[in-house]
Amino acid sequence: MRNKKFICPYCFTESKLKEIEFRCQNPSCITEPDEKYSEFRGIRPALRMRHIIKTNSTKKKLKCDQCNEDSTDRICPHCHTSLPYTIGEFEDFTFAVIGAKASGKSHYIAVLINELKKNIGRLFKTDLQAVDDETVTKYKTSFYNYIFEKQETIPETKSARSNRDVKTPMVYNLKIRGNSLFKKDKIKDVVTISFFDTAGEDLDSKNNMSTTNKYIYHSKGIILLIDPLQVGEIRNEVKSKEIKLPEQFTEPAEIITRVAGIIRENNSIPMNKKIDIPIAVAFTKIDVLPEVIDTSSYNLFTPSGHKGFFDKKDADSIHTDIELLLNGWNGIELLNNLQSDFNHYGFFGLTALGSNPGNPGTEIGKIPKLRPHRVADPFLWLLKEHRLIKTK
Ligand SMILES: Nc1nc2c(ncn2[C@@H]2O[C@H](COP(=O)(O)OP(=O)(O)O)[C@@H](O)[C@H]2O)c(=O)[nH]1
Ligand SMILES: [Mg+2]
Ligand SMILES: [Zn+2]
Ligand SMILES: [Zn+2]
Repeated sequence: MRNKKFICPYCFTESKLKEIEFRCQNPSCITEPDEKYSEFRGIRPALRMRHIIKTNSTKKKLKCDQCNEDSTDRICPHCHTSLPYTIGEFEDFTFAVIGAKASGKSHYIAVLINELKKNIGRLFKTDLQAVDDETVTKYKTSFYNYIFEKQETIPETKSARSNRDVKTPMVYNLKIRGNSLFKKDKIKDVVTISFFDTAGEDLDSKNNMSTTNKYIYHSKGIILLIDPLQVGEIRNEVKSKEIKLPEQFTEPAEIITRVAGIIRENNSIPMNKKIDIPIAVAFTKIDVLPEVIDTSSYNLFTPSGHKGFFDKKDADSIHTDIELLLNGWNGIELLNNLQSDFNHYGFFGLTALGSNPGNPGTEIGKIPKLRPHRVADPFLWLLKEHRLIKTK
């Protein structure tokens, strides 16, 4: 237990449980400048915060060496952020959502969290609960309000290097309930999940200490989002149609290579071995595909089959659909890169919004018709890969 390690869900640094520090909770105790906390959040000069108590044990409660009051506020020794109360008890999970700029990450995270709280929670007997107040506020003001209240698109995410606000992830506990032999509806597993809204240009393999890179190589699963409107072949086909095209950024095949490079380098995985982290490769914005393909021959546009269990047949049919599309779109390089670097990968197709904002005739920034489709599929696949949900 003493040497057991954990990964901080905020800064993604690995530490030992016994290295956890405590922050005094007594409002009348002394304060001191907190360099680590302020540095992580980019606050200058350093904020004065309550006294920090160091320990060398895995206790959950500690007496303050200044005021003698008990504290239960355990903090990460690296970024000094308060840790979830479950830290060290269950496995910590970071699922990394990555993709090129404008591939749809922010909108995806916004809709996925809502989906997990509502439909998935009901179907799979799970509860998604924010771990801290900052997560609640951030989700509401930077994500939920735009899409679900105002029906507007979310403003562009700034790079984590230039904007410290995006450096702190939103952290949730996902409680998975189920029936055991003796008890109905008991909590079977709790996983801590961090959602970190990265900017695609942060994927730089040379910057090993960056939060974005730690987020990737310490993750237990990756959701790689690919914008079909950034695939050369599709762009050419839709050019004639009345569809607003985003700028073209990094090629998806190139992103896979970079991600694999970051993981290999930091987890010391030799080139002759494949990476074990499962990677879900998902095409976003499939609401635009009816313009370029005959939708009736694809299962992609039927409702998701994962209802209370992971439906393997449904997942296989989507995997095949995407493979077929990739072949048509000259996606050989992407397929090759995936196969040569990853042991476990799956293909998915989804749309967070269900309609294309900014098409001629719609008001700028407005979502014409909000209709999320198959948004949770890649996430459920990752849960299934870790045997956290049932498969049929
Ligand atoms: N058609 C369509 N467009 C989307 C969807 N999700 C996002 N977009 C568009 O893609 C743009 C970039 O999305 P965003 O989530 O900001 O990308 P990020 O840079 O990866 O975070 C948005 O402004 C939307 O106009 C979707 O589900 N369908
Ligand atoms: Mg973004
Ligand atoms: Zn104290
Ligand atoms: Zn930390």
